[in-house]
Amino acid sequence: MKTWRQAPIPSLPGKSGKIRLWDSASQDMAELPEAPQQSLYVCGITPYDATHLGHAATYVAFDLLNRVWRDAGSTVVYVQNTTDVDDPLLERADATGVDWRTLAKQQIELFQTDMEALNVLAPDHYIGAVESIPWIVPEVERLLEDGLAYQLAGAEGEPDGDVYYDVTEATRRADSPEAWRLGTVSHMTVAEMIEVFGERGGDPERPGKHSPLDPILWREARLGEPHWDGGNLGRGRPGWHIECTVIAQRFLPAPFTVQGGGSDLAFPHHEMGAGHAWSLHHVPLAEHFAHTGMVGLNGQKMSKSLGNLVLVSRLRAAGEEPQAIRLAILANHYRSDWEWTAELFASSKARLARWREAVPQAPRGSAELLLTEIREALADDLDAPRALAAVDKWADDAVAARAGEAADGELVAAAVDALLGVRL
Ligand code: 5CA
Ligand code: ZN
Repeated sequence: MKTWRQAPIPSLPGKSGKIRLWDSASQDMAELPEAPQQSLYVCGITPYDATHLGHAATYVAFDLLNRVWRDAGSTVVYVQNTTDVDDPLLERADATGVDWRTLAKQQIELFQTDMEALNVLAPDHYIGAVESIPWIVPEVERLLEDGLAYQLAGAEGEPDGDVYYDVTEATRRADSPEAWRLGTVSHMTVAEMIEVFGERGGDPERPGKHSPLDPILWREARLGEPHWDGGNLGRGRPGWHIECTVIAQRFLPAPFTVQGGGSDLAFPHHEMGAGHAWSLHHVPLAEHFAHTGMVGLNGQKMSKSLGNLVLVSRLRAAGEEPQAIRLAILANHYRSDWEWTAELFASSKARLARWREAVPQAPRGSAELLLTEIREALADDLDAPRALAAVDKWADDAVAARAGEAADGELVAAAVDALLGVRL
């Protein structure tokens, strides 16, 4: 699938040092090894509604990692999926009378335009669930053959043959410290898992499953639902977690460096994806798992299902500048939960104006220290608020100095663009 266009990244003198990143699987700060190549998979959107500030914040957060890695001299292979067939998409298409393919296509296009406007670097591979079905089918067949998945007999009008992953059997077979077992990624108790499983795409109540937490790998064709050739599995469509596992393992090294997404994906999505990866190839899915906090509006998580959305495209249509939206996101640490407010956006617009006022007055010799401060802040678990505070301080000093010359303006603008992705 095509990806979006990305603006060139300005080159800077020197480079970023060692990067520390909070790993939610090891529950510890990880020192990412300096390596010529890094690999990143960030879970993409389910394209049934437009990009909201929560999605944008998640992609901007991992964009910082992508930028700091490049600044440290690494190349980065970046993969993102789009779940272009799944229950919520089909339900929304049904409810609005739009063909699900048309809906997905429109929303993917809108998402990509938003990402381009927000100066998010494009993935090298942007892969849809539908196009990955031929790669998924043999992997599900293998899990069945290996006894790590089972088929259910249909009841109450359900067809026979839905395939489920057996989390208990997979956990029973864990034979080394690095082998996946239920809880490896999310560290939740089983009771906590059961509580959220149903809210996040799982079906804990489905009768006949070995464990309520077993996730679906292959859903047999139902009347009125799209379906594809599933080889020995019969016609149907893939489950959600196997989609990301297969895409990641196809396009990235095993394990790849960082699996990213919002904190709502730690369980079940990344938990199960890590399980599938271990069961299939006896490797961890990723070396590290990183999760962004949830963006809220009026006290609740911003979500398509709740409908309490601030859409990036709507802000843009109202004439708001994407750079100011990006700054509002960066004013919050990526791991904290935060609220979108009118005050936050107003202060971000003022900050952008202040920085722009300061650039043409940048005193000679002021950029080098600022560049170091931005690099150090971002290398320390992507501490964007600290980087923004350093630029604020620099801007105040520059304006106060009344140097009347833009000696270092170009370098400051390049640093803010290359590392924070904000164009001044
Ligand atoms: N297609 C799947 C991932 S494979 C999915 O979760 N799609 S999504 O459209 O629901 O979300 C896309 C990304 O945005 C995910 O990484 C999700 O964790 C993140 N996200 C969703 N809502 C929020 C929010 N309110 N705040 C921060 N991130 C969010
Ligand atoms: Zn995913």
